[in-house]
Amino acid sequence: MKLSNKFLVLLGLFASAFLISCGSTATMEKSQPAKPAEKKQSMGSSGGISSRSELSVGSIKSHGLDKLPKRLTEAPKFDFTGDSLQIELENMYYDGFEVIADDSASGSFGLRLENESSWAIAEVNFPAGTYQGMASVYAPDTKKSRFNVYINKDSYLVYGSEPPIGKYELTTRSVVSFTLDQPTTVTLKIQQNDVNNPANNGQNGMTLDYVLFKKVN
Ligand SMILES: [Ca+2]
Repeated sequence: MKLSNKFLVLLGLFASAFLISCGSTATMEKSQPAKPAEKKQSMGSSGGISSRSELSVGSIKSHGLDKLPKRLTEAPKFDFTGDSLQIELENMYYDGFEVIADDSASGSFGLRLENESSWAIAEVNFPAGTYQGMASVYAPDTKKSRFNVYINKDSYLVYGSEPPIGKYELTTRSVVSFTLDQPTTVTLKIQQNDVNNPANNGQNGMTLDYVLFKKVN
């Protein structure tokens, strides 16, 4: 074979290799499926967002992290004025709760108690008077569920109907009653257990929607 023929053969081999390379690259690109958008339905016990199993697909789509109140980094302050004050759990400073998106919850969200160290805190300025506090709660279907509400250092065991009624209800069976002799800034804290009275410990699993205070005297 002459030198010029060898050169042409080599050139042909290079051209073939180049075309095969291009073809295989295109095939690889075609074979890679587009990645589906990631769903952010659960991001852990202290920052996740979930939905109740009975919530329709449309309802799930209508909820999103963009609608969730911004996660606070310190206890918010509320002033009790008029006859009542309602504080949404999702507007408190919290940790260790699962955020529940639910059309039947006030504000479209509640917080589900996940573990012994879960807590939610707010500061509330109360005028002097006698008050009653209740929570709107949604207990699991099959087990007793309780938790503790602290008004400063005083703890109150709070629970709904037993067995649970399968929807949000006010805890009228376990009203938190307290009297303040003078205007007082109270630390409202929600947690599973009573640290000073293990007999009054609560359980995990209840979803808390809001706390409602009423002035009764
Ligand atoms: Ca709520």
